[in-house]
Amino acid sequence: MEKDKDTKEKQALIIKDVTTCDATAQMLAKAERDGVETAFHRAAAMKPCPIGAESACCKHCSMGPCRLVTKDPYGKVGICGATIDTIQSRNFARMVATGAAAHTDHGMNMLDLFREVVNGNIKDYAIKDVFKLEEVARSIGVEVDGREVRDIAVDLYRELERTYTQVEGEIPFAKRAPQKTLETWRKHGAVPRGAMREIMDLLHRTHMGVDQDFENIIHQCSRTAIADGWGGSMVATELSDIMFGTPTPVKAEVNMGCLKEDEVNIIIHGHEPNLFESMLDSVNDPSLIQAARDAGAMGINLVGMCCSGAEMLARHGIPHAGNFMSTEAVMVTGAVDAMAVDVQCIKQGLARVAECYGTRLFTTNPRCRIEGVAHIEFHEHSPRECTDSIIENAIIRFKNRSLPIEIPKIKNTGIFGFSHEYINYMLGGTFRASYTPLNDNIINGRIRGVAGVVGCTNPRVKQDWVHVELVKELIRNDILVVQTGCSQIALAKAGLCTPEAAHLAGPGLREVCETVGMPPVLGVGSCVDNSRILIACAEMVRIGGLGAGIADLPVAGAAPEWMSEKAVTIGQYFVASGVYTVFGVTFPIIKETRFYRLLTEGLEEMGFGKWGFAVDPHEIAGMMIAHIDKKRKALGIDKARERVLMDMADRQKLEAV
Ligand code: XCC
Ligand code: SF4
Repeated sequence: MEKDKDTKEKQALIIKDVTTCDATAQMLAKAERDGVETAFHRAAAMKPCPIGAESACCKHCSMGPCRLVTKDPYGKVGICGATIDTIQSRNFARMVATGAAAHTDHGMNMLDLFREVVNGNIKDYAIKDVFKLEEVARSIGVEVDGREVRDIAVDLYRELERTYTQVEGEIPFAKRAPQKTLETWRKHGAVPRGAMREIMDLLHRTHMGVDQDFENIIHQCSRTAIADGWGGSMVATELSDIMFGTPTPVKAEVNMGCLKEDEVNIIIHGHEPNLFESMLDSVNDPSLIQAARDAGAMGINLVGMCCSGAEMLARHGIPHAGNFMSTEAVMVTGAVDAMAVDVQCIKQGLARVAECYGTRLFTTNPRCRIEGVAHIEFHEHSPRECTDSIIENAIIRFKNRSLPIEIPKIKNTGIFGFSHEYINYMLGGTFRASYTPLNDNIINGRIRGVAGVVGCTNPRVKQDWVHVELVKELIRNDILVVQTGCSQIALAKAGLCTPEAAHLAGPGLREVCETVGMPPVLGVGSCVDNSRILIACAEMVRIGGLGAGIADLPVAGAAPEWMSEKAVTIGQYFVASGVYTVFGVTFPIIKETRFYRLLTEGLEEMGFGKWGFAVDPHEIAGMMIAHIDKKRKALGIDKARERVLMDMADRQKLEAV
């Protein structure tokens, strides 16, 4: 563990300024003692490029790269004549295309697995949730009644394949969008044909000298993003539920205290649940458990991180060690015997930290290798070969542990796994499962609106702080919060994913939470599971009383600590679906441009949602609440809320007597 030579020259890291996660802070302090560098240290030492930060440069051809002036965006054009609006919209488009590619490729892997399961070529996985299979099939017009499961599955496979490969027409899940929302998409040419086609089309447009009308580019951005949200991601979620089970509320533990000093600790980090599901089989294999015991361990401890962790947390209650900005820090404990990763959000920096602490780090997916890191490829036809081998390696590391171990003694409990099906059931009860009670409570004003708070953590802002402050402010204002990805782990660590957290909610939301016994913050899974939020929105519209399209609903979204291109795609599909979506940190855009105006106002005028940008959590909350109130007013339900608040005040007065 030699000190990096240039550590001294680098700007010192002030730990309390970069994270509010106590476990991560403890490990950062240890990392410094050990002379180990993390992304937090690199972020402190490296300023973001000011031109890129405002998206004022283009490198799409070698006449450039061209750099425009952020202070005077219309003062100059690129060598080809491209304006600031063209350059910004093309840069934005490439983020949307990349994010959509990441999610849809993940979804397509789930589709491959499903096909092989249905055809009987893969035996290690199965159709676990027949009810969900039938529901999904029915939702897109596949005949279900009186048919064999396999026949339904074959037809469903054929339909869902179109999500990716179809070259004309509309993707199957477009049917699930409310009619008015679909009409807005049709009007602006935003209904996806197939995800592959839309991503290709969008990338084509961003080539030098193709689409140079920023509004036209944005419509294709919407189309591509919808091919993710209502396409690639939705297929990933639905097929994962069908094959691995639909989440229902489960109590689980989060934070680094989930690691156990006397057990073999294995972390799975990434995005695709197939690896993790097989891992779950492997850790329950008696011969491997025996091997761990023979090595002196009390057992094998399987823990998740980031999105595949969030998915396993929701689906099976597997403990979760932390979000994106904690993946290096967790290895600083010295307690992680093996970490296996698949795709997305895997920092290359993990390799160096793993080396420092002797953690066995493995890549498993052909798409994601890291120089110098051992690769054990995961094959769905023989999944256990990979996952058993990871455990064997972890056991060897356990036996040879030589460095002192320091596990932060911090563990938080929460309830997770609120699939949209379960929200239905929870609010409506067994015999009348429906979103009616949710809509009723929104109409009568107990619940002011619903907010999706999602996305990453980012070392450019204080880890978890923006998520937690924002969510607290929202629930205090009677807004029910649904969460995915790394954001929900921030809230789980802050203790807000428990029914007891209802006391932090405003009086109306608190009453609903206490009646149902649910937390005011509902974790629904990984980032592809944002599609669950889309379905929930569509259901709210279908039940009635809250308008004809998603754009009419009193809802809003935020990714206050975002960092990945996938987050931008998610933002764009929420906006395209009608949701006001606010992004924090910083956004590569210049305020004084027509492109900015299009994102923050123009899209809404066309019937979509719109973007908002702000850094401060309280400012973000204010923007979301104002939007929700605007929608309530347009629906004519703002008066009901005033009455409810009076009722509450009266009652509190009575209670005080
Ligand atoms: Fe990655 Fe999905 Fe972002 Fe977390 S929230 S940092 S994308 S792991 Ni998806
Ligand atoms: Fe410059 Fe135009 Fe080439 Fe971009 S495409 S680098 S703006 S010349």
